[in-house]
Amino acid sequence: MSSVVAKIVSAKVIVTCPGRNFVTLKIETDQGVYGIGDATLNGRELSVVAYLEEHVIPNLIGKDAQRIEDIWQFLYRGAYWRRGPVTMSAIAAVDTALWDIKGKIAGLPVYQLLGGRSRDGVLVYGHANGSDISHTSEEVARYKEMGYRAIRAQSGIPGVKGAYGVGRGSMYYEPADSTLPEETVWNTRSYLNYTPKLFEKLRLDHGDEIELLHDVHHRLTPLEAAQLGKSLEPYKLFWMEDSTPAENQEAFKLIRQHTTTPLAVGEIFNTIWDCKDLIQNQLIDYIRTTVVHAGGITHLRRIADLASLYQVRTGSHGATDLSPACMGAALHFDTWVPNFGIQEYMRHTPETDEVFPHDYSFADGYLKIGDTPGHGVDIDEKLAAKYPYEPKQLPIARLTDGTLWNW
Ligand code: CS2
Ligand code: MG
Repeated sequence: MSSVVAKIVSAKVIVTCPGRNFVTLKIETDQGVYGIGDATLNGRELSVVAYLEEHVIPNLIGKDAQRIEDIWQFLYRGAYWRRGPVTMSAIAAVDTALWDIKGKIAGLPVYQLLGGRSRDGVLVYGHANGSDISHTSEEVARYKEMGYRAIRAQSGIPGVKGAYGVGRGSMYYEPADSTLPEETVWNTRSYLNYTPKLFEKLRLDHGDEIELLHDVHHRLTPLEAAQLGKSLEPYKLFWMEDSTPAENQEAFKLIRQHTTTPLAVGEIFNTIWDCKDLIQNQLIDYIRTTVVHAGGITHLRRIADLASLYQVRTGSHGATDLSPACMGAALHFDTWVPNFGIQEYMRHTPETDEVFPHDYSFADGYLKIGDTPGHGVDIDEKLAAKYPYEPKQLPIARLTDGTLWNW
């Protein structure tokens, strides 16, 4: 088998809904080697399908799958129109599939291609959420029993309908679960009063060793975020995530001036340009960009390298809407990246795990990857075909007076 050129002979998009929607790109080469990449964009899946099928795939046929960087540049620069979640998810899917192919041709797992192991296992955090403080504390206990060393805690607020991060199930929290967006209510005052009490109780019940995280999900203004960060300082959070929307990167200066609570941001960023100022001005501690939404391993590596200059560490998004193909690629990245911080790990349902056979597994608070060549995740196409696409959207949030707010 020649390891120099592997001509792309076909590429197709597979859409499946084993409990939730996933979009997967499968690229095949003339040597019979194939690779897969995740292209899922929650609630906007079919836009990425169209972008891939109509604009990307016709350009891939005949290209050398080994030229990952050149294909990345071709898809990014060559389109003239740059950035954006649809474009970057499509590029990510191609990039992930090409790293998978390169690994298979080389007979090596992707982390070896990147430079080899920097750690034995990838520290992950799970999601504990409850209807109120004591229920959330019980959930934290349950996650500790499962072996987690880092736990994200979110709590419902009595009297406020549909607080962020509180799912119906406790293992497979799924926010996009209605055809039209579910309406939730947001009350900043109640949230700012309640959240410090939640973490006070969690430290009392669970001690100081366990790492605790919290996601504000873009709900606060910069000043309110500063107030929350300050009020959470006694409870030593691992991070406070997405405390204010970050289109305006400057906003984080204000938060930073007022609190030493570590700041994480970036799950909805698509490129290095979305986080450049945040990183260079040392306004954040963790960058949450991930494989599928930030242009694949090739681009994520560029972001992590910039971040490493400023002691900013990685903390990739890993919610259930990112498929196992994204998780597998992310874990290879995490196993290599020198400035690793943590990896989010929301478990997929058994149906999803069956559609995407994979060689990563959880033990003792860590996810570990196997040595399968490529990224170690496959797709069972026959099984995938049994779960047709179901249109679903994320919820929206309104203030108590009805004003549309950030969900
Ligand atoms: C969340 C996500 O995991 C997280 O940190 O912010 O669950 C997010 O709401 C979803 O990925 C949106 O699709
Ligand atoms: Mg988040």
